[in-house]
Amino acid sequence: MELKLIANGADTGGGCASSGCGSPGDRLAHLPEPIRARVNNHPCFSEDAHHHYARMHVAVAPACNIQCHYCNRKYDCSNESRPGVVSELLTPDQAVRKVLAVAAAIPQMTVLGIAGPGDPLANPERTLETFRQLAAKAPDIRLCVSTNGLALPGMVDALCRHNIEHVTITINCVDPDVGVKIYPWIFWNNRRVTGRKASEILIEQQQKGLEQLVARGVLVKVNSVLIPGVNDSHLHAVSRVVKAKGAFLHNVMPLIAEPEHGTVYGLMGQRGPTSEELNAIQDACAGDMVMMRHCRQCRADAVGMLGEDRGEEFRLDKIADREIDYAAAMARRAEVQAAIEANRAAQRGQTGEAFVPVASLTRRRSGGSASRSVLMAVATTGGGVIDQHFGHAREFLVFEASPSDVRYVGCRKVDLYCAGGDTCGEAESALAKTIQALEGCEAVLCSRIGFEPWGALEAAGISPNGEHAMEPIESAIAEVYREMMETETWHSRSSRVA
Ligand code: CLF
Ligand code: SF4
Repeated sequence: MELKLIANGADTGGGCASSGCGSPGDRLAHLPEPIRARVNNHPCFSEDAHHHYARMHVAVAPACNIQCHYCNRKYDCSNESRPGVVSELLTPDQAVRKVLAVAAAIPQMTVLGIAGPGDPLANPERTLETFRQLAAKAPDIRLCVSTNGLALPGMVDALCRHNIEHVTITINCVDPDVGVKIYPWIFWNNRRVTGRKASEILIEQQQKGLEQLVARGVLVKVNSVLIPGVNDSHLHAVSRVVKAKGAFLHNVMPLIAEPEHGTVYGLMGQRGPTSEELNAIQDACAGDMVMMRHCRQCRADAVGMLGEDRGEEFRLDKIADREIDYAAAMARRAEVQAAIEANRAAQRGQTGEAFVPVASLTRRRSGGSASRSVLMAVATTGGGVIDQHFGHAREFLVFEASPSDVRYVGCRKVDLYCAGGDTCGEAESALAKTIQALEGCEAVLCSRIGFEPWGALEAAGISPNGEHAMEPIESAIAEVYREMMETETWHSRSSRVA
């Protein structure tokens, strides 16, 4: 069996291995060219793209037309954001100004999304005006929107007229009996509708909107909030239904419910899922649907790569005096993005070389006995390479290596271990939390690591590894996995001989 390097999410699609097209490391190769072109630089619709490209959101949509039990209107929409955060609300003009400023400063920012702080389609004028201006002024930026779906069917024409090619619908259920436990009411035809009827209408609108978008060739991602005991056993059915209707990608996100957020779930003590529960549901749904596993539940005014938030740098007061020559910026953006693509192609070449021999080496040298899977965590700032100091990581990407593949399985957020200055007193507890967050991982790959965390990780049974700095992530993991399996095989043979 050859070792395939597989990323989850849209990149695995309909089975690259069987299509035989493209280089082994080219994970979008199975997609038809027009679709491939649309996801190649969208950091949410392609797991691989999120290592290289950034997105930004503008918070132009304050109102919402439904109530979810995991939402408190003081904060951003939790259907596409981490709960408990508040964004800087902008007018469409202010939003456009901000987008141009960010696009000029961050040339790898390829996608502008509107995801709140309420529901973008419950604020149609503000949302569409922002899109209209951007389509005219910044035609090189992809436009993306996220919605609860209630107003979607009436908006599909308008979205298509504004060149929106990527839409996210949050669908937590396809059964109103599950819906009543999530949605207390919706605002529909100028009145409030409650109970089962509210969920019936919402579900019908979501499904109708999904069908209409797919019929128009729009790529639809479905978000589902995993609520243990409420919709966990139901999400498989959601996946089946939305896949059958042509959704491109399914993103199962964990419920985050804390009493201090003031939400119904937070106050009633509804718990969120553990990472094991989340992974199990994602795996169960993956049989029916291509899964997104790299979501960071970003804020309604997020700016930057998915794992980072540079929003503070671009607050209105900070960009007020900035003169932006967007024609010049666009030329520079094209240059930088071409360099990124050249870099990706080069990485695919390197990955391709590591791709074939690893499994065969493992098999040949171990006599075929290496068969278990290993979780490994990686510190990276993006670019698809291992380039971050262990102590500077705010998150670790977790991959599962097995004899058949290396696949991305999720992201673990951590407190900054090494903040510099006078924070060393806090470092110890941050390190302990980081080690806890890495539970289940057997190795951590980073560019560098200090003596103290090295010892603490080893004591916790996690091997620190700084030998693959600046190497492509997946080929480095394949190499570490091969070494681990060889060592295990050697030990087991030695003990048999002894
Ligand atoms: Fe924004 Fe959403 Fe578009 Fe991406 S986010 S509107 S599809 S551009 Fe992405 Fe952020 Fe997850 Fe959303 S990581 S919360 S999936
Ligand atoms: Fe809150 Fe979003 Fe639900 Fe509206 S759709 S209630 S903003 S989580």
